[in-house]
Amino acid sequence: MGQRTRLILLLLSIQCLVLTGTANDDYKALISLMDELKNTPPNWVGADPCGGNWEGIVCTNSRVTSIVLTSMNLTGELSGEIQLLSELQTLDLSYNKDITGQLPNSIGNLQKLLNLNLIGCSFFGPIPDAIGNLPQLTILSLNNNSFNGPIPASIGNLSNLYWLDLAENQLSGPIPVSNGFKPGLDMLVHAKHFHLEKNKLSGEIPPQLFNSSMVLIHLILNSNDLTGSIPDTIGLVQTLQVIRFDGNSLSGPVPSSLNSLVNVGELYLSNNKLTGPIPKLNGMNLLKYMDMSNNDFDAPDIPTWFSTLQSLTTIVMENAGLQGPVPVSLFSLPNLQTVVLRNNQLNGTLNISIAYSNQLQLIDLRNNSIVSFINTAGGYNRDLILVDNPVCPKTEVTKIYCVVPQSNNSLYSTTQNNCQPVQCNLDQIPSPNCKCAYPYMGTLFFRAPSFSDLGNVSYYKALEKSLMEYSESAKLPVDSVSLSNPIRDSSMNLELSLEVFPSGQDRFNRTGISRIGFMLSNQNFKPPPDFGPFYFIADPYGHYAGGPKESKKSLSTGIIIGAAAGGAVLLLLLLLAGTYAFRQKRRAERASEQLNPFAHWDPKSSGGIPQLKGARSFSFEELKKYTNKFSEANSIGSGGYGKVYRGTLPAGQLIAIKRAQTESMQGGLEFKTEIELLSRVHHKNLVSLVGFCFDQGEQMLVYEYVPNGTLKDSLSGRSGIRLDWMRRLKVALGAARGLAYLHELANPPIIHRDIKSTNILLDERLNAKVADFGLSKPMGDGEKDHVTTQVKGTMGYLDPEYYMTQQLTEKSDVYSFGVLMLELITARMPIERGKYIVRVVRTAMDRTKVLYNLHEVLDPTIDLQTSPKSLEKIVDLALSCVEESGANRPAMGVVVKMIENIMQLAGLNPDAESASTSESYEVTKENSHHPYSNDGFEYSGVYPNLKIEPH
Ligand SMILES: *[C@@H]1O[C@H](CO)[C@@H](O)[C@H](O)[C@H]1NC(C)=O
Ligand SMILES: *[C@@H]1O[C@H](CO)[C@@H](O)[C@H](O)[C@H]1NC(C)=O
Ligand SMILES: *[C@@H]1O[C@H](CO)[C@@H](O)[C@H](O)[C@H]1NC(C)=O
Ligand SMILES: *[C@@H]1O[C@H](CO)[C@@H](O)[C@H](O)[C@H]1NC(C)=O
Ligand SMILES: CC(=O)N[C@H]1CO[C@H](CO)[C@@H](O)[C@@H]1O
Repeated sequence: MGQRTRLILLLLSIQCLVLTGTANDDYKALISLMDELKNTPPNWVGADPCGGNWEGIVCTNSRVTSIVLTSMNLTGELSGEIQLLSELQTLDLSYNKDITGQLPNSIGNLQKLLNLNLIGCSFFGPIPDAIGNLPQLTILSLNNNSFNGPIPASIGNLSNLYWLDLAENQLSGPIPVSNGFKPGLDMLVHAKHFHLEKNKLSGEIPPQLFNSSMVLIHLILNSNDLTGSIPDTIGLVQTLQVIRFDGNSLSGPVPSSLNSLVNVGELYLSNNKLTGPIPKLNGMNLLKYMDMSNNDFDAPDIPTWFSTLQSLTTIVMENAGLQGPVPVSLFSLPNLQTVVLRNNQLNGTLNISIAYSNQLQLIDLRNNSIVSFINTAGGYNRDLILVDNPVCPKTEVTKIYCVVPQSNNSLYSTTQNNCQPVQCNLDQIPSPNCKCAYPYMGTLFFRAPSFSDLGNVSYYKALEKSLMEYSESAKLPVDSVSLSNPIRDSSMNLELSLEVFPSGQDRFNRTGISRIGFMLSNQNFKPPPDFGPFYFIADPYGHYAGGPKESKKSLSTGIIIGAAAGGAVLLLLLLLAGTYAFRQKRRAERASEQLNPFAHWDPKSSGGIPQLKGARSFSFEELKKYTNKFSEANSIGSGGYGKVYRGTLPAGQLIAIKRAQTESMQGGLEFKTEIELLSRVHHKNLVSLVGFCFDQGEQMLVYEYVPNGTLKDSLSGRSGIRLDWMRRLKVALGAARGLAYLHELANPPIIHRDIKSTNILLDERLNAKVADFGLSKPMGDGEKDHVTTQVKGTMGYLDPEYYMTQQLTEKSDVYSFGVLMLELITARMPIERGKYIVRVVRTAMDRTKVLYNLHEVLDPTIDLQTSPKSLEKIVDLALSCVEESGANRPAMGVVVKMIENIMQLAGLNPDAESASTSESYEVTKENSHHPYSNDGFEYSGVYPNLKIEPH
């Protein structure tokens, strides 16, 4: 080969690489991102994300290096094709609460990623192990989503991590630590922040978690299910400044090594089961905020070392068994703002006449044994509460300290600067500079502020100032900021509403919002030190300015136009490029065939490769391993279709595997249709599909494991969980919401066809999850209001109209749901000893009497003293659901609204979370008074589980 030819070939191949190479991958990735997410910026048009002005995208050398789309109202799922963005350093999709689905595994291929912020979205499912493959990652913020499963141990491999925030998810299992075989969080020796609060983490805080190489400053573990004692190795992490262990079940004495942590400013040990003496903390010279309430300390006197900690602003020790007098010296700590010592046995005389901090604004000594009170005239005059002490006899109302003051929430709100007040129209708001505008709004959450005096304006002024200074230095288009409504919420976070006003215009464009969102999500902004660690949750912003009108141009047209202009040479190159691309594509297809269980399907009989969202494929061998060879011990149920097994994934996540027996196996096409359908349906009240197995002649569906069994088991008393009236309402609401989602939000809509108490599962917080879509029927496009189908369903729940006409509509589910509600009220089976529950209730009922005269048929274990009206309303609703004619039954969306109303009228919050079962459910093993158990039958045998199958 001559030099010349070689050179030409080389040039050609370089050209090919440019045309088919990685910049195109960026484009492809963004296109598939757009395919899966609604509401991407309207100016994402044209073929070059780096050439034009694609909002939210930053490029370096024609490669996409940053995607920041905070508060864009993005809706849908994150495409796994994101992996093609091989130069990506920043991915921030925070504050898009309608991004749902699982975080794709392929995220682990973004080798250059530095910042991954997905705060306040609705991701669920496990955090993929592959997250540990991101060697550069420094900031990982996945807080305020619905991730579940364990914290992946692989996070320990992120040796550059600085900020780890997994708070406010459903993560469970232990805190992973390394053990020679697997990594763990103890390896994160560059991390300064572990924010893991408000999950369901359990087990002990591992002693191995702490070592002297660490530089951790914020350790936030509150509101989990952690047990065991606080390891004394915590003393090794001398850098610690904030420790929050509150709201767990930690026990045993507090290790003395804690006292060596001289940098700690905020310490929360409250709401645990700690024992032993009150820990001595006289070494913590910088301690400002201390809460040790609600433990089992044996603590006779108020410790004297309090008085040596000159920085203390806040002492909270409610219900800590304190006895004896309140020392006078306590109140003279120079920075003291708040002393809360409620519910102890403090006695003697309270004396604050000698010296007290001029910052002191609340002394709460409610419910102690204090007999007298000394103050000097003109002395302390801020809040003092001595209610429920002998010094305040019950009849005493004249002494101000014998009355609980009105809520001491501060009413702070940023005032307007010296400007002419303006009247704004519609939904605009005047800025502190008196300009009408649409501000970017949200809530700042401070996890451990050093102060407790929420009325002290100087803190907020300092915060406003630092926000403005940051905006100016970062050249953000910000006119002014406004803060308001400071409160301490139930988890002791300080919440502050934030409004950021635009400069120049009356509204932000997307670039402006994403830059401000990023400054808050990525922790670029640092608040004044008194505020401690924070996070921000934005409200949706609905007032975007700018952006050209939508006009989609595809990549290929872009290139073809270019090619035509460039002439024949370019065409030739294109041809070559095409061949190259085709080969690459084949190679990729071949690679994916090996992973694709449907690879050997005959596409003619089975359709194309299934389009699955989030669900993964398991091999038979894998599932065999996870279920211990489908052992009997792991069998948790059975039915006409086959058996259900419990299994455990290697990462610890529990799964339920539905294994079809040979006779009930579907054709490949039906199976494919079913898993495609299931994988698209995501709602917290629906059991979600984890994956499937189509291997070695098996058909299995792998679901999330729902720990508290079926509603039937609870109603029958078999599961030992007692469902009080409130919980029943919650179950009804959850099931209704799940169904309403299937009917009204799923696309195409889905009719369940088999709603019954065995298909309603209860999770650890007794939230209802609708299961078993085996008979579900998606509505096709041509079938807007009904589908004609062979009758399937379960006797007792079956809609008579459907049975008669064979026309299935959503209203058939409504009928079954009505029966289910009657079951919740009566704890009777739909057909029991020949009697049909619908008729029994209709016959017994008398609307003129209390409880509609239904005492005889009600489940006697329901205690209705607080709200009998709610039962009557539920009966009305149930009967409207079982109306003869579908047209007269309410739609599921209406049913949801009505149950919500009924709950609110009964003083219940429809969205309140119950505590987890492990904490507080009354578990009754005794079930003698239960209608279900009266006959002493084995429930599963007698229950009419009959399915009417086509003849
Ligand atoms: C962690 O990193 C080590 C060394 O790079 C590697 O061998 C191991 O597979 C990684 N572990 C996980 C769980 O990612
Ligand atoms: C206060 O309580 C302590 C411990 O119960 C007791 O020893 C002491 O006598 C009480 N003092 C007064 C003044 O009642
Ligand atoms: C967005 O707004 C900023 C200033 O408010 C302006 O500089 C920028 O050009 C705008 N971007 C677009 C794409 O309109
Ligand atoms: C968000 O997008 C949905 C459509 O996807 C739209 O109905 C809704 O009004 C949008 N919300 C805001 C605040 O723009
Ligand atoms: C999934 C989740 O935790 N969402 C919460 C995020 O934060 C907002 C504001 O605090 C809550 O309302 C959401 O429930």
